[in-house]
Amino acid sequence: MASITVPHSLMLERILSLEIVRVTERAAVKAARLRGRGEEKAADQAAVDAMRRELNNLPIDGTVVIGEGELDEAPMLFIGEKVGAKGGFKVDIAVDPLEGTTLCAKNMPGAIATIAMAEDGTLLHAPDVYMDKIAIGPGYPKDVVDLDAPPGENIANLAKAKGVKPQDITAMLLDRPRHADLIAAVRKAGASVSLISDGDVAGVIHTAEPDKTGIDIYLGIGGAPEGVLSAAALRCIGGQMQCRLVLDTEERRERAGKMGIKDPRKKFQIEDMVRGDCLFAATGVTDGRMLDGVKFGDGIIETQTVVMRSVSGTVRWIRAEHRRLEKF
Ligand code: VTB
Repeated sequence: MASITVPHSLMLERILSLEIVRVTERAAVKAARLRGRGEEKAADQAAVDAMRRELNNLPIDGTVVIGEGELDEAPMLFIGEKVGAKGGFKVDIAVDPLEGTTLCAKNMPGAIATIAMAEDGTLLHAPDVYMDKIAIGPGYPKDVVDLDAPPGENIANLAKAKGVKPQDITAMLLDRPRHADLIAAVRKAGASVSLISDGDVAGVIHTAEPDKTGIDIYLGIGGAPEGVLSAAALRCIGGQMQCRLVLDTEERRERAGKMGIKDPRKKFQIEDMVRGDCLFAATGVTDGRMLDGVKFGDGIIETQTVVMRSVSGTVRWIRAEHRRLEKF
């Protein structure tokens, strides 16, 4: 009989790509129980606890590099925390157990539970500051858009590369006063603007499938941790992303320096944020454009998860029916 030729590390990584689905599913269900209750912190804590419990069951020797914050501000899943059943595969982990706490608290569309995992030492250690982002989907020439180019130029170049008019391009942005000029410039260039109140991990992912989502480009300033998570997703499904940390105070530059960021003005590409193969998963908490939220039925809980693997480029959409509800 022919022997198995898949290397041990790859085999483990394949197994993990399905195991991490359990991690985001459990976090999503716990958070979803608190949907619409106006309790951001409680929902976040429930998701964090569930995610940590599940991570500790995995055959990994994991380090949280993007988490709930520094040790003194986050009791669990803090940056630097070790998770996993030890003695396993050494991995870096980026988590956002409840991306869109406000969306969950208000029961609005788009809250997700999300995680990315990669070989140790390959994920950017980003401080919890803002990050300026630009992202587009796959199939375009490299650098067709540029973080430092005027928005009008980016829209024109993207439209040209897509073979459409600027009027056929839709840009997604967080609805924030800080984006007023950017929104005006994008509209002036002829493009349409789709605003979200929160949740730019999903926002960036939308660009990967413009035919389905209607979103061609993601622009603007959001969280740096969310930036690394979305870079992991784009590394799996394809696309381009450029980002820069907003290090506008000495204190922020110092924090970034301590985390290994040498050049505070560096323009990060996907490969700088996720330097090797990675896994990414997200489960819907509330219904969204990308994922359905958790459904609580009679004796059944339903979840929907997307899980991606960069080695193969596989994207799996997993709809699960959970029946042993005592675990949830
Ligand atoms: C950003 C964005 C996130 O919160 O961090 C945003 O990346 C916070 O922005 O996806 P403000 O400080 O302007 O509110 C999210 O939308 C959700 O955590």
